[in-house]
Amino acid sequence: MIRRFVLRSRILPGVLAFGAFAAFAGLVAGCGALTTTSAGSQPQTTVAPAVSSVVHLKTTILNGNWPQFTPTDFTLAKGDTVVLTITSFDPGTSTLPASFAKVSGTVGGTELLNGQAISAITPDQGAHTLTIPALGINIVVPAVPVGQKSITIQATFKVTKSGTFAWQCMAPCGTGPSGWSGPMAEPGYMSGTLTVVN
Ligand SMILES: [Cu+2]
Repeated sequence: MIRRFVLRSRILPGVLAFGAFAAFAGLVAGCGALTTTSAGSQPQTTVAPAVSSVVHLKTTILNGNWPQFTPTDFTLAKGDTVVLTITSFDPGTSTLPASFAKVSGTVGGTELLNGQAISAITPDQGAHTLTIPALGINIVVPAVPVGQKSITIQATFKVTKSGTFAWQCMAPCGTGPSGWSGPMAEPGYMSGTLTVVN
């Protein structure tokens, strides 16, 4: 009797200790699972096709010797909703062809100009566009008004096909008699690519 009691009393603390460890491990595993779920919902994750991510892209139009979008090349995943912010410092006007003075291919057919939704600008107030012909996207950038340092455009669009899509500014903002030379003809200024991966 005494011997059995001693044996049991030796085993019991071990069982209790194991139980406590298992409960602790369960808690840790629970925390780990929660962390993984939260990381998986971040914009960089594009693995699950059912979940579309919101990707924030930014570019700036610098007003140097030549006007220049920087950067000009972007990569995103198919199905992403893109929120593109363009900050322009360029006060120079380049009259837009009428069809490119209208916003198209964005959510609601609008873009935000300094926070206000617009669907078109007056062609002679134009400065640049970010036009992706293959996706039917046209984002207009008016000239920075006198007395203002910069303007901010925000456009939201969804990309549903993969591939490499060229974009081009459609305002004749370059050099030469037609305005299509210089930065309009040199890659990395008024043109670039949108790479959409699967
Ligand atoms: Cu331009």
